[in-house]
Amino acid sequence: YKNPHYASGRTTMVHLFEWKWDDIAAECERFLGPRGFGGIQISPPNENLVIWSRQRPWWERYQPISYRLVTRSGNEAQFTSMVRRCNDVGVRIYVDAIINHMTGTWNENTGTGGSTANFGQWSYPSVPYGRNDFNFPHCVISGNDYGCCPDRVRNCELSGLKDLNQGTEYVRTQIVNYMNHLISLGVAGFRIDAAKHMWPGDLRVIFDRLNNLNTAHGFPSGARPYIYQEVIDLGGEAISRDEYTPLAAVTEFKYGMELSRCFQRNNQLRWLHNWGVGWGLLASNDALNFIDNHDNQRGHGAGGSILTHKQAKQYKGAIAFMLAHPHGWPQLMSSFGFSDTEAGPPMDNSGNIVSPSINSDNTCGNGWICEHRWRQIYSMVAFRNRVGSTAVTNWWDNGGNQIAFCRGNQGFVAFNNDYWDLNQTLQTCLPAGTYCDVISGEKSGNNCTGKRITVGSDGRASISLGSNDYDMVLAIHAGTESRL
Ligand code: AAO
Repeated sequence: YKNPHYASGRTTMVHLFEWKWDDIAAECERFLGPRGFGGIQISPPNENLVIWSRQRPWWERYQPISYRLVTRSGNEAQFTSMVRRCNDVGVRIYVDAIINHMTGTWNENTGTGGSTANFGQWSYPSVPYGRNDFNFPHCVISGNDYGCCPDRVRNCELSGLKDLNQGTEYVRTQIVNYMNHLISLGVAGFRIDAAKHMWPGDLRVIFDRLNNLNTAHGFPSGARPYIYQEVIDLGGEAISRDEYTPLAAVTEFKYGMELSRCFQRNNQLRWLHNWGVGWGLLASNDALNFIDNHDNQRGHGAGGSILTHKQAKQYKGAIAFMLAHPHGWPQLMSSFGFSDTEAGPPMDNSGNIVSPSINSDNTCGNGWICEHRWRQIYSMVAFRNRVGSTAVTNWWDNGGNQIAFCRGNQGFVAFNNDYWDLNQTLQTCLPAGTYCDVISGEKSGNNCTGKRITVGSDGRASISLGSNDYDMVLAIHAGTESRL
């Protein structure tokens, strides 16, 4: 369950938060496929409660009302077409699976596909689920429970969401049928929402009943779905991520928290020389890494001071470090703009999601941020694909916030997060030649639109990163996209 089954040479997925299926299919063909992205985490595809009383917040999609594939992102036909079109261009689809609970607490009772529910009676006729399928006695998780009481975290309700009992054969069967339906349509795996709130033993039974990936979508025979479980573990709680790594991969929330501290100048970059398990991170293959996610970029979940697109220079620095460093499997966030932390995606008066527009410089409009279309970010996806699984070599730092390192004679990257300029002749591991920095610009014909770096026959190169430069990163790599 720990292999994402990316197409050959691909390494990185992006969360296209709240995108419509038709728009994702187009994005696979026009951008993600050609640019070497490995996959996409999509928003939950199953029917959710419509919450007009809160102006259709983003979080209504975490309130399941049935397992029918009909949401604001599209219907089953559109979903099916999206998966086919993305797999055809080498981009995998990972589903955000909400299997811990069903909707709760709001006055509305109608779903995005017209199904109804009566949460007060634990009644969800479109599955169907009834009272016997939920944990009793009824209780709701409080903040203190995380420190003391694993049984309450797993058997009580998260935020008043009706808590399914995955210990029963009937509930397991409904969940497995839902996930196997998605596998039959060609998805490559799942994010398991709120995994901390389910018993590992129950999850193991569910995972082991999943079918192999669909060979008609290009997966090798016998391939198991990639599974990453959402377990927030920053330490000090009764439930640990280590209870879940024997099952499948786990979201590594320490990753973005620590790198955010570093790139916000609350910790020095030089300490990153042993980034990885030396920092208390999960083992590389167990870790789904990211800087921000859809929760903590807006103060939900493990909130705190996480870097987001709103602090663009620091954010691009942290993302570049994540993509340049070999630890774990990276995931990028792709957001819509917001000031209200509850607000849903750009929508019209009827609640229909408005598609992103695409500007001539590759960026998005209509309220979409599309971090994955920022040159400094997609160029580092290509960098990561190029350097593969090679180790970090030639580490250099100035004893503060200027660092540089190399990867496998293929790529070199430098960072300056100090208040003064970096001007150094540094040992790269690259073959002699002229390279275009892929952060300040790109190769264009026989020229660089940004910085041009000459690596001598001794492997050394003169590197400059001004403290006032637009970006704090410089990256060069072998390959036609970067070498003159
Ligand atoms: C909405 C309304 C609620 C209403 C509810 C029911 O907002 O007022 O009661 O509907 O009608 C999302 C939103 C929720 C929303 C929900 C359903 O975030 O606001 O509720 O949809 O519409 C916990 C879980 C984690 C979860 C996270 C949000 O463990 O699984 O809360 N994330 C996922 C999704 C998320 C979604 C759901 C789950 C539900 O990604 O989008 O909710 O499907 C500690 C624990 C964490 C815990 C947090 C929650 O974290 O460790 O496990 O996350 O508390 O507060 C420091 C600590 C850190 C701590 C944190 C907060 O950072 O280091 O450990 O403080 O105390």
